[in-house]
Amino acid sequence: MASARVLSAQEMDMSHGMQGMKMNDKREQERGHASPLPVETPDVSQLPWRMDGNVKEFHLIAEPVKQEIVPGRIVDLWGYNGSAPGPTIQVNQGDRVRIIVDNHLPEATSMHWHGFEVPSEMDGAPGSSQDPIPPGGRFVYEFTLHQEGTYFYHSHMAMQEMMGMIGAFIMHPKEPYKPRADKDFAIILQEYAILPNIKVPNSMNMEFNWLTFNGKAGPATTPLIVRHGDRVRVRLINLGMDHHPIHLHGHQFVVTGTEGGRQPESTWGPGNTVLVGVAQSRDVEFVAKNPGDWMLHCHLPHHMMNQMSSTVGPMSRRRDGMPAGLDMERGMGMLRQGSATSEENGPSLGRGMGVGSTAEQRVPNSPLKAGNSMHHDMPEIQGMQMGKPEVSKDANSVPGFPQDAFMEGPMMAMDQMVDKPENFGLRPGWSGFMAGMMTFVRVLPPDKYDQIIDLRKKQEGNKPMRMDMSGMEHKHE
Ligand SMILES: [Cu+2]
Repeated sequence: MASARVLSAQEMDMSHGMQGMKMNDKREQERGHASPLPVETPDVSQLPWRMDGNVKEFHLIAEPVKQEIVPGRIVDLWGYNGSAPGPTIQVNQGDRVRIIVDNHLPEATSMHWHGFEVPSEMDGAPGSSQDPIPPGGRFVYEFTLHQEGTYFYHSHMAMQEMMGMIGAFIMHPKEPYKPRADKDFAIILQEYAILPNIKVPNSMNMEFNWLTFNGKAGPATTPLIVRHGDRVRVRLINLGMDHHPIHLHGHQFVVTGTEGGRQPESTWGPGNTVLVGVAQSRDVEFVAKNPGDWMLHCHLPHHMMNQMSSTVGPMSRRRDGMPAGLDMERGMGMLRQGSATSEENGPSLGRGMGVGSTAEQRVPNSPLKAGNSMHHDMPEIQGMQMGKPEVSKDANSVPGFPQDAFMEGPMMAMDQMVDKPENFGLRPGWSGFMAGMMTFVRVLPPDKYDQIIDLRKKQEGNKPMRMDMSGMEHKHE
């Protein structure tokens, strides 16, 4: 669109838009500073703004995006400004905010400001509070924000939500929360059903095989780096079809906020798992008193896996192949005959290939043997560490082995492929056991913390700009 307002390189520069909210590595400075502690959203960029008088102006473009959820798995999602989830918006309580939304999708959309107490005509409810934004169209939202907390924006077209269309919207309080946090992170929880050899999510399918934190599945998620003794806040935002019990190892935390803002301290009780329901946000806080690399993950077993599909499993290993697709009812787990593991159901159960798929295509898989090598000609797995599956000699005769979707941890390791400063110093082979909604909170002694921050700065120095600007034109209006 020629008329679309675009951000100049200068406006893109975080040091302008984020003035006063710059990252600070020294804890004393963070504590002493009057301006809010910026929220880090690992793997997701920050949306810059420009001031127009006293109005903070942001620009969001709804568009198809290519999102690399793990190395080699680039999928077609819909998001904002080149990513799904879209970039993070950070404002201060009391700000007057304008958000220009351009629709570069092939269909109408509408932007909802989830939980915002704004005038009805700014709510983004298509059909009732406004006309949907047509393809190629624009809608300008403007409101004053009197709230504080962890909010988010999302398309109000249900199936577009399932294509990735959400972003974090942090409202910093006028008075800093007490006790003050040293580190503040936000993570958006999403899920997709992307079947093998397809790059587009099936937004109707209920069997999700890719579960993401900020658009990445483990081990591609970027760990949260904190110093031993830091007070840490993690803001979790969920928009999908499932509720996610998010569990932290090695620490107890308290829930200090919801999608409605800060909770009174009298409500804070200890826990280590917080259920983040659909359309909810939860802030948790803890003192990182226990050094180590601690997992932070959804505890639903199926959400701790990647690429679940019917190409692995006990039936396919023992027979010459099983139907890959079933009709919708059986695909969703509604049995008509036989048990879940019977000939006619088998490993396809619960893995409908979508409307119109058939049960004709059989998917064979070779029997599991120790030392079985994988195909090295697949670009997706180049660079993977090829280990031997650690199984006993009689494994195939043990009832229950292998489980459907057996993970083959050591064979799946890809430490080098996901190498980044934040992963520096993790145990070799760690990546074979990280999948789905999973990351680390790395509680580090000061010297190791500084080492990783230095590595990150060096890496950023090699890139002209960290923000993903695909989909944005580089020119002045
Ligand atoms: Cu989950």
